[in-house]
Amino acid sequence: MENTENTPKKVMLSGIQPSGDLHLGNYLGAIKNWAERAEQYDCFYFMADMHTITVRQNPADLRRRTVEQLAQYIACGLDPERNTLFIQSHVHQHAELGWILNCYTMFGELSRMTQFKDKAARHQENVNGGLFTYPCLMAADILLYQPDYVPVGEDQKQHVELTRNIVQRFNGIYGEVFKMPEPFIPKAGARVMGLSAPDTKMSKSVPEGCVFLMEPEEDIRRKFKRAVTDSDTERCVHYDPERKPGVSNLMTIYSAVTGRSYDEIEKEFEGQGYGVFKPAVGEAVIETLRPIREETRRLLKDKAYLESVYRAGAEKASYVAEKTLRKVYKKIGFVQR
Ligand code: ATP
Ligand code: LTN
Repeated sequence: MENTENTPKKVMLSGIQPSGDLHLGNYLGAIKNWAERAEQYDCFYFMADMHTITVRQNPADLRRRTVEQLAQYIACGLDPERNTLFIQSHVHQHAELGWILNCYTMFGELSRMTQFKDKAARHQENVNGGLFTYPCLMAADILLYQPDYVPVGEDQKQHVELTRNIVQRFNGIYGEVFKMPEPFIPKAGARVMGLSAPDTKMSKSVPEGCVFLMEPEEDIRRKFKRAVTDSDTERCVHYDPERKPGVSNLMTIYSAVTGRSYDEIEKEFEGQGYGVFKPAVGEAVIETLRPIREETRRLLKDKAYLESVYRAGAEKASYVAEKTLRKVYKKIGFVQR
């Protein structure tokens, strides 16, 4: 007889900030990998709304985007029956463990975080304490669920590494409280570059080079046609991120959405210029996004269903999170109620 009790599934956890509309970078770097592994793992995915307020947000937009993001998670293939989908601020344990981990993270460590340095430079009028200590809240998000893997894009690796340092420090003092998590970075799509500037990652802050999941098809087509390629004389479709960053980025995108290898792509476009290649990538992306877009629209009409998903998600997440938090409180020396 199958004994599932003795072989618990490994746990995966990740989150995305609902601070903007989801884009192709988020999809290929993170969500696609989540959906593909829903069967093998016990999965927790959340809307990281508490993280968004490190930068000023419009309240109505934040509320709308949080629910839209949930609809998009489901439309991307995250079945709420198989994955725990929840809103971070619904599970109070995140803030509580976040405070504790603040006290086990060093000023020097936080000062080295690239995302802090970038965001502090971009929002000089609002370099607040939350922006600085944000990785401690992210560590709490992760450690509450004792995950084996944290599927993220390349840019989040540093935060997961910091989480690992916190685990080592905390467990070194109190024993095996937290499980050591590992970042899980995809092979193709870990760092999708902007279409208008292939030397920086695709980001919602540069909309002309960013393909949003809910964007009209004509706009996506136009962005791919205008994608910056290279000025070399060869003009052949060949993977060389150093010398041909634009074309290589398009190849990465094409590879991620079609499953074809770089060799296969080079053969497919042999003897053809960028004028054929760029629109082909655009069409492949449009085909991939179409069902996601349609399903998101359908789900957004059913607010009661979305509400039932995030309510059930919060309940399940709280149950798991509370177990870890109790253990931490006890180890630290807080008096039990
Ligand atoms: P911004 O656009 O302001 O840089 P963001 O889109 O990166 O923000 P996040 O919430 O920081 O939004 O990212 C969510 C997830 O998507 C993370 O796992 C991140 O690593 C991944 N991700 C974001 N941008 C890319 C990208 N260009 N390529 C691959 N993965 C990405
Ligand atoms: N910091 C991440 C979002 C995020 C996250 C997490 C990712 C918040 N908490 C926990 C993985 C695990 C970002 O800015 N992309």
